[in-house]
Formats: sequence, structure tokens, C-alpha cells
Amino acid sequence: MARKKIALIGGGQIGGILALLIAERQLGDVVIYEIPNSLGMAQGKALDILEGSPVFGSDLRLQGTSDYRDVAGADVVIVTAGLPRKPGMSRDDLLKTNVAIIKEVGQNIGKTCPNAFCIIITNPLDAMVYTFQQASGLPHAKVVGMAGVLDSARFKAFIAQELNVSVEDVSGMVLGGHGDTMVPLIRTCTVGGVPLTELMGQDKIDAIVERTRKAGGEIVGLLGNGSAFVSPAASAFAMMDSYLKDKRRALPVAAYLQGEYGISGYYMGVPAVIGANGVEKVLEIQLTQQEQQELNVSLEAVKAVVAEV
Ligand code: TXD
Repeated sequence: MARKKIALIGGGQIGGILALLIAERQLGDVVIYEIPNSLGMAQGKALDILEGSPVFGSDLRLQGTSDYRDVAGADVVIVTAGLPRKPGMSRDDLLKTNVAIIKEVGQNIGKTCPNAFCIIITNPLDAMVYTFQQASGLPHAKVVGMAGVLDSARFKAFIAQELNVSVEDVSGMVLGGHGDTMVPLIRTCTVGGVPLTELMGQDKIDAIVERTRKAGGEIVGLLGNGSAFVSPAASAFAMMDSYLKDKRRALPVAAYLQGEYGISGYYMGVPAVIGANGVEKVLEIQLTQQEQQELNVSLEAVKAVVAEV
């Protein structure tokens, strides 16, 4: 079987960790695409991992490039390309810059990788995945955004820590847009099959929900220079792995909705089955009135950013 080709568009913090995870688990050959100014960084990261490959025992090709011809024909494309906010830059300035970048990336991927499964990570996530799909013209089922896996992982990590139990036994899901309006579904959260609500008081649960909503900012504050990069890379990896191995995992991803949850024409964080065809199915859960209300608030926030785009 031919090895899979995985293109990382953006070889910064998340791109670098993704390259390492892919190499270490031998998921496929890696091409890291960067702008000419940062080509050396992409090539350096690729070479560094390649030189380590005999130590962790992986056979693979890794390459840094600034030429979309090297990206062509990729099976999976993961997009982290973008600029971080710089001092004096407003959120709007950042949005404009990243929209322009994602449009350009989308057009190039549409031309060179028509069959790829594309995972978008760049912020503001829900608007960037929308922009990428439009620019690339790729089918909606093959373009998804990564946020829910990460937000859910954070939620589960905090619960495991609080209860002093293994993360393996905590299951739970966070829906909605990637931001303060995300919707953790408490009633679906279990620990070894036991509902969370039987193991933890409401005040503790509320505190964990609040920490999950602000988790991105907590890391930004601690790092002082950049945002979380290991857990986002691991989250995108899980989505890619489910696609390439046709695992059909049920994962919360930003998927394009066509009537599900009463939403049409937008990307939103919902549970979806990820298999060989990309998004195989959006899983619809009957939401309580309050959950649906929270999801609608989240949708309004997503709509507002998409409107700016
Ligand atoms: O849950 C989530 N979706 C997220 C999203 C969680 C954490 C971080 N999230 C966002 O991911 C973050 O706000 C950023 O928008 C992206 C990427 O984060 P990362 O930490 O990897 O950013 P870097 O290190 O700045 O890397 C971005 C790279 C950088 O090396 C640029 O040179 C490159 O993108 N870049 C480009 N690459 C290709 N093509 C173009 N046009 C381009 N422009 C910049």
C-alpha cells in the first residue's frame, strides 16, 4: 500500500508538533508548506525530525517547501497558516489578514489536492473553515474545523484531575463555536459510565465549565508568547487518524450543517462520524431547551464573524 501524503500548511508551533506526531506514529509522508520567509524553519523542522527517525524507528519522507507543486495530491491537508495578533493590531485587522491567507491557501489546495480531507485550525476557527471551503470549492464533507476535540479534551482533563481518576474513563463533549460561547454537554458526560452529576456538585461542574471556556486564554497567559500547540496538534491528529484508517470515530468537529440542530449554511461544533468519506454523518442529539438556547447564542457569535468575512 502506498504511503499516505499529509500536507501541513503552516509549519509554526502546531505544524511542527503535528509533523512529529505523524512521524513518530508513521501515519504518512509529511510536506510542510511555509511562506518563503519561513521556508528555512519548515525545512529545519522536517530535517530535525527526519534525523530523529532512526531513533524512534519510523520510515518516512519529510520535506519543507514553499511550492504548492510539492503539496499536490496530498491525502490530508491540515491548515494552521495565519498570523498571531501583534501589539497594536485589532481583532478586525487580524481577521482581515487571516481571511486573505486562508483564501489563498484554499484556492491553492482546491487546485492541487482535490481529493484531500482538510482540517482547518486557524483562528477565528468557525469563520476560517467557512472561508477555506468556499475558496477551495472542496465538498463540505471533506472540510472540517478542529476545535471540539480540543475543547472536549480540556473539559475531560479537568474532570479527571478533579476526581483523581484516569482520563481514559471520562467521556464528554463540548459543542458549539470555538470561543466563550462553547456548550459543554454536562448530561452526556460520564466517568466509567457513571453520570458526572452523581460524582460532582454543581458548583464544581460550573467551575470546570468556566475553566474550559477560558482554557485557551489560560495557556496564552502562562506561555507569554503564543498559544497552546501540543493539545491542538494531538486533537487534529485524532481527526486525521479516524479519516485515514476509516475508524468512524464519533468526534466533536466543526462540520457544515444543513438543517441539523435547526442550523443551515454554517460550520458549527457538533458530534460527527469521521470515516473514509470525511464527515460521514452528523449525529443529532435531542437538546434540552437550555442547551439549544446556548447553541443558538453560539451560532449568533459564529454568524457575526462569518458576516465580517
Ligand atoms: O482549537 C483551535 N482551533 C486552536 C486554534 C487552538 C490553538 C491555536 N489556534 C490557532 O491555530 C491559532 O490562533 C493560529 O491561528 C493557528 C496556528 O497556531 P500556531 O501556534 O501553530 O501559530 P504559528 O506558530 O504562528 O504558526 C502559523 C504559521 C507561521 O509559521 C506562519 O509563517 C505561517 O503559519 N503562515 C503561512 N503558512 C502558509 N501559507 C501562508 N500564506 C502563511 N501565512 C503565514
